[in-house]
Amino acid sequence: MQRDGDIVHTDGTSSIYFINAATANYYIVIKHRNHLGIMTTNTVALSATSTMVDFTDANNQITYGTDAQTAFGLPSGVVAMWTGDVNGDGRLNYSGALSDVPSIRSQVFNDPDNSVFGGPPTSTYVFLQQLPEGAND
Ligand SMILES: [Ca+2]
Repeated sequence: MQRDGDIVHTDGTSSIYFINAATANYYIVIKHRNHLGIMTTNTVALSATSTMVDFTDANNQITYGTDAQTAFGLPSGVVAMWTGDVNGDGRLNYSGALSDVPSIRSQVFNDPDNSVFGGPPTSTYVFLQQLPEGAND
């Protein structure tokens, strides 16, 4: 999954393809290390001809379930996968024993540019890097 949401083959540019997959109707499922998974509501006909599956159209959502995607922070008319599942348990928890917050907080607090750890004085904690967990993808 690229930063713009495109999903491509592992070479970084080619479309995804499935060797020896039969021409048939399939549910399309997307799972990513730090996002909640999504699946199409209906099957999609796949064959040797390329098929574009657009999960981003807020006005024509194809995702199974309610609130399976979010429009938070996105341009009007666009939805995306929920991010922040940094511990990979399939949930976005803000508090409790399974919270995703400690991992994110630890990365921000421990950034060497924060004044707490000798960086320049700042009024807030700032973290200007890609999180190892990729939560700011
Ligand atoms: Ca989680």
